[in-house]
Amino acid sequence: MLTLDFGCVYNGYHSDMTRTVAVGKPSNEMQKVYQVVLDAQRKAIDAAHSGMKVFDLDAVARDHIKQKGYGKFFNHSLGHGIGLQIHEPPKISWTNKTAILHEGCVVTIEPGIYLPGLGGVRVEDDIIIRNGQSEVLTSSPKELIIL
Ligand SMILES: [Mn+2]
Repeated sequence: MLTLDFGCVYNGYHSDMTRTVAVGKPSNEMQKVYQVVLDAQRKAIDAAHSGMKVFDLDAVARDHIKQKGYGKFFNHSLGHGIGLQIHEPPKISWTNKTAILHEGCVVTIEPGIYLPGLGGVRVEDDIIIRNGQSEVLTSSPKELIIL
């Protein structure tokens, strides 16, 4: 599994995205892990709305990954604010008990699972909270690409 994390700066504003591709046919387990990460990411994107505690947003993705048995392998926060800097508040994390998503807030959603000796998967998109709901800014497809 090859994880590519990149972005650009336009008029001072940053983007940030991650895609994971497979070099050669991935094992059944890594295909499953890819789907778990993708489903966790989609659930979090769908759940994000204005007024939501970032703690609760992190939990949407984390609970899905835990339920699939990979909780201890998702060992970073779900995402972060992004704008004039690549990493801005709010940190979307179980440790951030106070921050909430506001209208106009732009954040990343980037769950990952990393299995020692086998490989890792992370998928990251940028979203904006607009009209109270999440709108995805990243337009790249997310189906697993096998090179
Ligand atoms: Mn990021």
